[in-house]
Amino acid sequence: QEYTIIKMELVSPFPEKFKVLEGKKVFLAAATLRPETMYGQTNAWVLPDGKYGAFEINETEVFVLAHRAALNLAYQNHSRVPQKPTCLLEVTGQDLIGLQLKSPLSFNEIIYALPMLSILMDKGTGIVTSVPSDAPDDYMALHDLKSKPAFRAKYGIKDEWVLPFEIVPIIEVPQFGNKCAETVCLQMKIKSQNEKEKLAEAKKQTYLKGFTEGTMIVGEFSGKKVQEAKPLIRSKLLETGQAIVYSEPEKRVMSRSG
Ligand code: ZZB
Repeated sequence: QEYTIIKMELVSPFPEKFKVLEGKKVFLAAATLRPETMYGQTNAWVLPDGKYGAFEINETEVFVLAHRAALNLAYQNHSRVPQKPTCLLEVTGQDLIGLQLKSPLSFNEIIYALPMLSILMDKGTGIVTSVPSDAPDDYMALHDLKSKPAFRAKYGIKDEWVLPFEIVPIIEVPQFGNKCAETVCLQMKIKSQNEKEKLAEAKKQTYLKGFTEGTMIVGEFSGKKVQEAKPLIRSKLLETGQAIVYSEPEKRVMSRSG
């Protein structure tokens, strides 16, 4: 699987726990398959119990992500020491909640790291960027945070990290409108981020519709089909150093040869 890693920059001054990183450029490294949706980011997602590290990518840049992903990146020539991840700081997802971020292309200038309970630490980087207009999981997780004050309290989340963030329409899909994920979640009567099977189905539908029939309604490639815009936006992000390529080695079940 080939992902694009979006570099979500941690805004300085860093909070107490991250002071050792001051002076470096620090990014939450979010793995995405939908770089064309970056205009609609409203937050980043982390797993509260997940183990993350701050790893040196080169002399000046540091990525926060899962250890396994840092190792993969080291093998893909993204580590200060060749082939070897070097960790400056170990943190949990809970430590990341509330971090202020600036993310490429996002219409929201500042967004926050928030908890999502369905994040898989053995996929991508363990950091996900949230686009509730076009990703059903993101739509439901943000909906949960907005509608349940007790949920916010449990994770020490301030209202202003969540409540001001509205869904940003970025792609028009025939019959589904410009908030595709919301439309599909309402149609399927999905109640929360915990309805994993329904959400998997919603994601499948949204991917298909968005990719094959969607048209960009914002940004440099507004008016173009998603299929055309996607590689153009991806190239732009890569060329400007706002993103890098990340290949995830095939996950294999045990084979006879071992
Ligand atoms: C932004 C985005 C916008 C995404 C969208 C999707 C959609 P797949 O097909 O299963 O590989 N993701 C990445 N890493 C993780 C993780 N560790 N745990 C949970 N979710 C993760 O899915 C890849 C997508 O799943 C990625 O692309 C990321 O969310 C999320 F409008 O990034 B995406 C219809 C989906 N729309």
